[in-house]
Amino acid sequence: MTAPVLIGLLALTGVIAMVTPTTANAGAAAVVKMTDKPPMFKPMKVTIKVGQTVEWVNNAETLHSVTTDPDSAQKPGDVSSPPGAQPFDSGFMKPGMTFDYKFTVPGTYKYLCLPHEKDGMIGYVVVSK
Ligand SMILES: [Cu+2]
Repeated sequence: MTAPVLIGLLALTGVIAMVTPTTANAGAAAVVKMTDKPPMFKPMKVTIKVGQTVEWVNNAETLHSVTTDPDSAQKPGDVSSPPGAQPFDSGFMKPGMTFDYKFTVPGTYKYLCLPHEKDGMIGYVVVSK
């Protein structure tokens, strides 16, 4: 391989790396997309380590949200948090919005989307030590 070809390849690689879509926060350990059909979180379950951040991305066309707050849920059993963890709530996320949350208490979190709780839009975050 000649030097000019090699340099060309390196330059091309650099360009590809630059244009790779970066909807995700570089600091997030996992990204969950919110979709409209059916209303759901994708993936439904993510596993991270304590101290890491999950980012939710609403790339759908309607409002979605993320909450573990049993006072907001229609059925309190649709959400759960490990002992000692405070509930969190993204508020309503318009299309294009993102929400980041850093998990500092290990355990399993069951969360839901308030507008779509009745449609079963529920997800899980497992935070390992
Ligand atoms: Cu939703």
